[in-house]
Amino acid sequence: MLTLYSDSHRLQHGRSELIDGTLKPCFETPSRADMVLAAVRERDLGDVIHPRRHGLAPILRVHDEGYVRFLETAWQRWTALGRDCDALPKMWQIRRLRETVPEQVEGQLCYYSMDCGTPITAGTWQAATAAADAALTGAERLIGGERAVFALTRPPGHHAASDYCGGYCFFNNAAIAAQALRDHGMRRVAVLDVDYHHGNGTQDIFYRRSDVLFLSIHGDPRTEYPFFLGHADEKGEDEGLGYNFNFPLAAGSCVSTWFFALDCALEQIARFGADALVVSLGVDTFRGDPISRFQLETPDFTTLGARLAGLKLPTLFCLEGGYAVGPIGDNVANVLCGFEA
Ligand code: SP5
Ligand code: ZN
Repeated sequence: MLTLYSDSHRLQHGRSELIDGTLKPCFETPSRADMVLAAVRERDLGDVIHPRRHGLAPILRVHDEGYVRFLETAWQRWTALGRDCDALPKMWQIRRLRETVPEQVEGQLCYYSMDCGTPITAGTWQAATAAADAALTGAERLIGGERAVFALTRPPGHHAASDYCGGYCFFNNAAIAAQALRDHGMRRVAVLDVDYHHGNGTQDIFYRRSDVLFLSIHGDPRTEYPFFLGHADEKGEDEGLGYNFNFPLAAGSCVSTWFFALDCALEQIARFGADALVVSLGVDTFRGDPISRFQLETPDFTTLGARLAGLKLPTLFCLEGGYAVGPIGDNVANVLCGFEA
């Protein structure tokens, strides 16, 4: 399987996130991608190639122009205020506050952020565009006839909606790729999100559409981040009604419960008649993950890959979460090798 990787991910290196009431070192670190790349090489998965640049047009198919321009200019405008620390928001446009885009960077940071865990740094723009390019190059390869491709995307993407960042995500790599697949001839695309956290951004982007099926297996938002989306009764709206499936599982759920939900999701994908599959591949479902509460063990990821291969669809994997840095490489490589076996 081909891997798409760019060193530019290193340019996203946030210092801290707000967690349990204190600023802690970011869980989403460059070392995550280094470990995944090392495992891909060690396991001889296949060629590792550099993504091709696609420019902003395919990103703007999914993201709001005001948001994209904000991300592009935020760091420069933030440092112009005399600051030399990462940019983090300090409030949110919550109920009954006006939905007006503020004029300056400080207010815009609040307007365009979902949480206080997603710092904008000097290299955020470059890293996020390179990740989108990896996903887009992957989509291009699928269109070209490749069976499966791994986009080693960092920063991740599935919490980012059309017009906000959050959950360590800036551009929704998987959604951008799914849209590119649609734009280049794939009639029906399924996006399956197996990250521990609900893919709120991806759900939101495709919620009113029937050409992109979205399914997510995740920690129940009644107790787990991102809390405000990912409930079982969210089934899509308008045209999209019946094309959104959430499988929220109680924190602490066992491996067999997780695989039962996976089987239900796979059945829906088969029934939908997808032409291509995009997998939002988070491995924070691992038992040892420091911020999540499922119980998958390293060999279970091989089983996951094998089950996905059973769909027999052109498949693009986009990396999402996974914060147990030591085992992240083996966990991701197991999915990819399990798929190819
Ligand atoms: C891509 C992705 O996986 N993003 C996840 C973002 C989660 N951010 C908030 C996590 C809060 C977890 N709280 C657990 C505290 C453990 N002491
Ligand atoms: Zn996650």
